[in-house]
Amino acid sequence: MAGEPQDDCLFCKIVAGEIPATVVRETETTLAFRDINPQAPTHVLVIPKAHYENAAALGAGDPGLAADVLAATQAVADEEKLDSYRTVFNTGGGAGQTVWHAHAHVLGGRGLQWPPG
Ligand code: D5M
Repeated sequence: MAGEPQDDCLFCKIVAGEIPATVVRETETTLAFRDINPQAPTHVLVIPKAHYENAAALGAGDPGLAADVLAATQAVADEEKLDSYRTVFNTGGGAGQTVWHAHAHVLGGRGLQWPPG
């Protein structure tokens, strides 16, 4: 069922405290933690605590929660003192999604090229 924790989901396990993560911010509905394989000096993942497989499913299933995630990305950027930063939702394997629990990458602390690879 949409939003319910999934037994086989890595990020649901982080939400449940079953797998450790370096948490930088937590709200009632969201969690932000450092990416295990950082691509920039700041690389934080912001996730909804509820399970949605990607940003599209999150936006369709719970728009208010999607807004919470976006607000959390800005709060992380503020806390990390990022003037410029990039928020990325990889959606689908062809776009590089490897974890099937919606997450925003917040990347900053260095110059970022456009277009991305
Ligand atoms: O992004 C998935 C991201 O999740 C990728 O950048 C690595 C990161 N990752 C994977 N396992 C962990 C743990 N255990 N802690 C923190 N970060 C993790 P995607 O857009 O799906 O490719």
